[in-house]
Amino acid sequence: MKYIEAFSKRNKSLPFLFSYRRCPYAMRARMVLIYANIDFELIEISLKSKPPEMLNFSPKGTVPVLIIDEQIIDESMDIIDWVLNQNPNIEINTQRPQEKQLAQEIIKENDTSFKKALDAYKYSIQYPEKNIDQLFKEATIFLDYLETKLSRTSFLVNDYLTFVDIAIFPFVRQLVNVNKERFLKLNLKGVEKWLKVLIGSDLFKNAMKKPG
Ligand SMILES: N[C@@H](CCC(=O)N[C@@H](CS)C(=O)NCC(=O)O)C(=O)O
Repeated sequence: MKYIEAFSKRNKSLPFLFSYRRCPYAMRARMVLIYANIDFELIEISLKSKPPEMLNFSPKGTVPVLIIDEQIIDESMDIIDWVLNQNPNIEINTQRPQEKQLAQEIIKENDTSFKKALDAYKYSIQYPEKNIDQLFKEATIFLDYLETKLSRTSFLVNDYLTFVDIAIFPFVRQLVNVNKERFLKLNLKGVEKWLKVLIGSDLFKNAMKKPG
């Protein structure tokens, strides 16, 4: 992964990712690309002033957007699928059908109900009818679900890291960052340990490097 300042300066032979450093969807895409050793260039955008080149490729205006030759992939899970399809035997892929099904179930739950509950908790000021404890409780339904998985295996679908862990943990990390003490009071030892491993990983550190 190499940061470049402007789209026009890109190396046309390399895949190219429009990204936003703190976006959890962009984090999961960067991490999987890095894990797979795919050489790509990265342009950090401002969500308030999106580059017209990015909007030309993908008018919906969300990051991440990956450009490979003529192909435009503008959904984070599609980027991950593209990487897995290029490298079907990569260690972070799920192999058995039950694992694939579980992977889909966890990611769907994360990207729908949990994301909604997480945003409501993060932006609780916009929900004056609900108090913060209530909003937090709604978001923790998913954490309890993750804890049941992580009390059986060290990672979500098995005892080794898969793309599912990479896809999910940036969102859980966001929830914890709102108020760590409140999270620790839940005493979810499996989730705590899992997060610590992922946040401390070189993979995450590399994906979070700042431009320049
Ligand atoms: N379903 C999309 C969601 C991506 C998304 O919502 N990204 C946010 C940033 S975290 C975004 O670009 N929002 C547009 C904006 O804030 O203008 C994906 O998985 O790639």
